[in-house]
Amino acid sequence: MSKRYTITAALPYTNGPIHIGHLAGVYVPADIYSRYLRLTGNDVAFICGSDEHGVPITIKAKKEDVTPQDVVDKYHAIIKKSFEDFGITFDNYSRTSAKIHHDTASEFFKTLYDKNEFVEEVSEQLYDAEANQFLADRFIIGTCPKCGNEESYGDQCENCGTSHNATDLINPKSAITGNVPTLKETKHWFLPLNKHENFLKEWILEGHKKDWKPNVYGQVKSWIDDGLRPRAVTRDLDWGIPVPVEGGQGKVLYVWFDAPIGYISATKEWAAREGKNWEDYWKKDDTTLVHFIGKDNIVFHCIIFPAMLKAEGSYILPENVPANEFLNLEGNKLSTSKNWAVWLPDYLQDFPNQQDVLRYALTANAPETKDNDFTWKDFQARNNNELVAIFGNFINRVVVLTNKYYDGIIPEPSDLSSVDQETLAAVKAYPSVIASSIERYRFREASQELMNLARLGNKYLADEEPWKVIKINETRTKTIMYVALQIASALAVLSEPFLPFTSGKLKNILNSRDNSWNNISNKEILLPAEHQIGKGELLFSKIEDAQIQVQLDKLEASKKANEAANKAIEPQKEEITFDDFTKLDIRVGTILEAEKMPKTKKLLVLKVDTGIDTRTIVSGIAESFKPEDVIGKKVTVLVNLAPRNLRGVESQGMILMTENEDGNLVFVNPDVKETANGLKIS
Ligand code: B3M
Ligand code: ZN
Repeated sequence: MSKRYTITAALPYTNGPIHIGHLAGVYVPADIYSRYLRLTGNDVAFICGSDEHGVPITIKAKKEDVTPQDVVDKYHAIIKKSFEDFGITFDNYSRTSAKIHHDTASEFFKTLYDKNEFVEEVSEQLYDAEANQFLADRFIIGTCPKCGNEESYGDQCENCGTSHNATDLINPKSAITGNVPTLKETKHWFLPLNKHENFLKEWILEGHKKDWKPNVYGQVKSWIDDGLRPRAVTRDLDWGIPVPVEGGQGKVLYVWFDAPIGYISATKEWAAREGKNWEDYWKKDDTTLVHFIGKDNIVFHCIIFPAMLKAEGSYILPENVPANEFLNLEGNKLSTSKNWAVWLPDYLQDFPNQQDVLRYALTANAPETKDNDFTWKDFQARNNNELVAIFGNFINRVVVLTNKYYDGIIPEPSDLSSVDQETLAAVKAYPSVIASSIERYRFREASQELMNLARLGNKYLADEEPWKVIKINETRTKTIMYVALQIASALAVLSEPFLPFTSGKLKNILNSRDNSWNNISNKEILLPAEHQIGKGELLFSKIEDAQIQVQLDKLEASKKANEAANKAIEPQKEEITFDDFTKLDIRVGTILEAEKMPKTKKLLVLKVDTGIDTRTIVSGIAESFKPEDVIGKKVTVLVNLAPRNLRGVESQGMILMTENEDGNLVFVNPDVKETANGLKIS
């Protein structure tokens, strides 16, 4: 039965491009879900847009010395294109700087204001006198009162997910000047979440205990159990939607008040364009509303936004909020500032037309129940061992053989063997197996079932061996190919939510536009005899080790750059006199012998020709150099350092070292001839 759905995906902040973490956590699952619902005949509004207000945008603008509008214009275009490139089928991708959104959010605020749903309060807020501004949200950093994370933002701690008021932070510091803020009085409007506590308890804790994901339910329960407090929904900032009521001059709506309303304004914009009624999608009880988000957005979508919708009174509430956990990259947290990420535009440059590979790798390894790690090796294996070796290989064999034996015309089958019948029955069961996983938001499982269908096809061909049978039994070969073509046709439809580009190519090859998920189970056959299919086309290609190495090298370069940037610069040591300096006898020597000091990690025992003599020097460089690499090297030696005993060996001097820009140890290695008179110091 056809149902109406409003599916939302978190509005990305428009302060940078998006990366694989965004795709894996929110947009790919939301797209799989929406595509599936459309294929099964439902009425779907799949909604998203750019979140263009809020402090992250202002900070980026300050950094780049441009206006916030410049920042959002630039990244809105980049992000929108990435979504299109990766086949994310939003019915509308809007933006919160659009007039329709400003109007919708202002109106929403006014409605709550008129209904006395806010508490108006003058309170002391954190203020940076030097920057001459109040410090809200990401303008303030301090210690999270809940988990002790020292880099919590004013409105939310990204470590434990807690949402709090800026004044709750311990040791707050301005993110603009680094100053300790003072307190200054200002008026704000607060949403009294405490007033909605009973409703939230009943609706979520009692109503959704079974059907919401445990990670989501658990977070919500712990917040409600901790007790809910009023949350300010306005800010003393100048970038945002002006507070539309008396006394609101110079203030804007809190970004987390306006952003979720963005789902509503984007739906309005879409409905106007499509000649639909937006209210059907937000105010009718028989509409199912689902929010796809990452785990750091749970509090806003499960507590604050529902409280807003409830307070307004005419809206439906989400049926489910299937938030994902985080995706890590090669063992480390994805980070924009550390450039520890795979940016979507970069990916497409390195792997052109391979969107489905990334979609598949991210789905097969999605962080659905716990944080998960993306590794390039896994990506390569998913492509080479599954997409190429199973899915692609099966389709390729079917299409090549059909063209070779029958000029691409599907042959007439004769009697079906019991294996044929079982195989066709198994194919018919797949739509409901995959659907059941998707409907429970288990997209990993669903993607593996899809691959199992391709496996079934591969096994069928391997067992029936049409390439051998053709030599002895042409009739039987026709039946085998006919059955194999039905499997290929089912794959073309069922793969669409996961691998939309591949599905499109496959439908082209099979010359079949049948797009109905349910037909696979309901129709007697999918591709009739005498139907003409097209020529083959490679669906996937092998990814080589060298391509993976390029990606690993990029990450290594980011790591090095971060280490170099983070290295604390040691303060200058106590002053010495010129006379102190001239006491140093520094000469150029040559390393004659080198060996590792047994049972140590760091020490090399060197024999060095100093020009005066040959002596033993123990040097802590074994982690940077192999003994054989340093023999023959010219080095700078402090020769009049008092001898020291290191692990039983007397060290008679010191080799001078420095670090290069990559942070590696290198010799201070003057390209001069040894001199018995020491280095000339001038
Ligand atoms: N822009 C936060 C984020 O990008 C926020 C989501 C808004 S959804 C209404 O993580
Ligand atoms: Zn915390």
